[in-house]
Amino acid sequence: MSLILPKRNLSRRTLLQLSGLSGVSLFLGGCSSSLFSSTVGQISEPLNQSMQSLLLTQKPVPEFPVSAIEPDSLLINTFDFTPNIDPVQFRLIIDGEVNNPMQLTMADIQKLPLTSMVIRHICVEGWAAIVQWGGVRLRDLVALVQPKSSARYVYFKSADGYYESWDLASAVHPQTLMAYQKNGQPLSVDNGAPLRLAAPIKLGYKQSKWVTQIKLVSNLSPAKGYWEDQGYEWFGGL
Ligand SMILES: Nc1nc2c(c(=O)[nH]1)N[C@H]1C(S)=C(S)[C@@H](COP(=O)(O)O)O[C@H]1N2
Ligand SMILES: [Mo]
Repeated sequence: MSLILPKRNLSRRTLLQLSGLSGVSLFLGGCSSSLFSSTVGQISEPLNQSMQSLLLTQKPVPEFPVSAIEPDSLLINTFDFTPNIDPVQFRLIIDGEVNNPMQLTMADIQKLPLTSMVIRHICVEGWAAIVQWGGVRLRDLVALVQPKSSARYVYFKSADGYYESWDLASAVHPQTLMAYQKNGQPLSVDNGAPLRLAAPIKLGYKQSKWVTQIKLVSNLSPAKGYWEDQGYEWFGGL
């Protein structure tokens, strides 16, 4: 399959669209009123209806205070090798069943609202850790690419060959982040830099590190996830 993607930068217009969609106001310096009024039409372009109702029904999981962080408890769990990604060259591809496929740089991603949360990471191998993650809400990225109503699942492809699939509802949960910080510091390479999944609603193996592509799809393929294809449960909910 050949991928032909427009090289888009996150424009001011796109940021305005996002701020309209997520209800977050962004400060945009030097924004003339004529530019602003010309973007208002874009802001009102809605997400598809099933996505909108999904976003409304989601309840956050209670979080922990910063004092509960267990800095030494998060073990490195990597099935094969640790890919070393140049954060400047890095592009996150978001494509599939979307109207606006995108390739985002880390600078683009870091312009979006930063969310921080302290949650428990649970690995089925018998360990857990309370961790603070900082990053962008996946729902904000999904809103930017304008999902088609046919989108029902999300695939995450990683630079080490790991792959995962999630249901769309879990992907757009308010605490599902594409994280680039851990415990208040930039994410380390071992923990998945430059960008990894982090969410309090799924087991550790669902939380892909070194994510390079997010693909919205209408159906799951036989390959559902690295561990799932060896017998682990697919939903992996907590
Ligand atoms: N790309 C990739 N992501 C991955 C893994 C992996 O091997 N490769 N391991 C998973 C498992 S089983 C767990 S428990 C967590 C561990 O994250 P950590 O190494 O940052 O503690 O990453 C998950 N994400
Ligand atoms: Mo794990």
